Amino acid sequence: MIKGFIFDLDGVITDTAELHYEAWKTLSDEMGWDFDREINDQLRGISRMDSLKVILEHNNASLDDETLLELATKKNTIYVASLDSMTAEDYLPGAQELLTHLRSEGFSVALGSSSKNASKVLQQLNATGYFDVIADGYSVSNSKPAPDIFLYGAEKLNLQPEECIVFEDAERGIDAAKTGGFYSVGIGPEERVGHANLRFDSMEKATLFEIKSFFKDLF
Ligand code: B16
Ligand code: MG
Repeated sequence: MIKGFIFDLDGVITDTAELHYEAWKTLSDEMGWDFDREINDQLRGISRMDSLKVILEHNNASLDDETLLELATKKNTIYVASLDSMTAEDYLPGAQELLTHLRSEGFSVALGSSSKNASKVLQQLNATGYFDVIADGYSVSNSKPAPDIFLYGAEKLNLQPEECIVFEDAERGIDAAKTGGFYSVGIGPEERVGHANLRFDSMEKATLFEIKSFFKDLF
């Protein structure tokens, strides 16, 4: 039986991909690196340091660990400053409605985000109260596609993976959910999250009614 839900943050609750894009673009321009939206899309759900490594690989560049850390920190400073303008108006359409509905029906809800800035994003959105557990970039060391972040969230909710549905917008996020033994809902196009149990083009379509209708034997 489904007792809990675990939500990815960026791309599911709110769209920070654009803010991440702008911050990486600023850094890349400064460094003379090639960086575009296609590469940005590959960074969905992966950690800050892994993201930097993807960008470097694309540019056939390599740097020592100290410089890597310095540049990742620089990108983060730009990104965090851009979060100041985020408000409770910045939920993805449908996300707040679903969270409210889950609360009213008494489901357990966790956040399962790779971001080390998840708490700040939730505060900006005024969304902290929708979550019983916050699993973020500080909770585990192996980032998605490892299932660790979702396993951590489920454990803190006192639930088994098969009692939880994971919401994800990233290909690697769905991989992580499947590896961990969770049911999954993909938000986005078929080519990115078509391997989820259930897929919606956007959060607007992801109502509790639709979810219960699809996973009917589990409710
Ligand atoms: P930070 P999610 C992920 O969040 C983003 O999708 C990914 O683009 C980002 O690199 C990662 O968080 C780390 O974020 O630099 O804030 O720690 O989708 O897992 O909620
Ligand atoms: Mg995401």
